[in-house]
Amino acid sequence: MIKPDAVANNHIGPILAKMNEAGFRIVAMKYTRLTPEMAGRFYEVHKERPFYGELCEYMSSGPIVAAILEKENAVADFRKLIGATDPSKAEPGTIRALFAKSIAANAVHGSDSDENAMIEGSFFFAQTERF
Ligand code: 3AN
Repeated sequence: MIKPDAVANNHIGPILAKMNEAGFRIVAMKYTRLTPEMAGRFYEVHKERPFYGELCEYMSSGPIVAAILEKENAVADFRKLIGATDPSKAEPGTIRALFAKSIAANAVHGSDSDENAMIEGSFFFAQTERF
């Protein structure tokens, strides 16, 4: 997902370019906005974390770009490409180092496992929307 901060700051294009340059193929893509209820469901695994309310409010504060990306070793390579959750700790050149504002508004979301990638892909896309 490209998060509301990155969308609002006109970073969709440069972020997609980074993904393409790193060898990811776009399987599905959508420009949409989460309701607070949808954000709550998407981030259900973080329900007990102290920042859950803030996270759901933030993720529903504006439009996002959702995508399914495909590549060998996609989960690990994508996490390398986006950098650490806290942009001040992200490696130079990573998407979060370049485009993120803060730990909450950190430009992009990436799935943390193949299993979650399947669940998160199904959250946004029907089979007929995947190519
Ligand atoms: P990542 O997105 O790098 O997998 P997670 O899974 O630890 O990071 O956190 C999920 C999301 O929750 C992050 N993308 C970030 O937006 C938000 N988040 C994580 N830690 C904090 C925090 N301390 N304060 C506010 N938001 C946070």
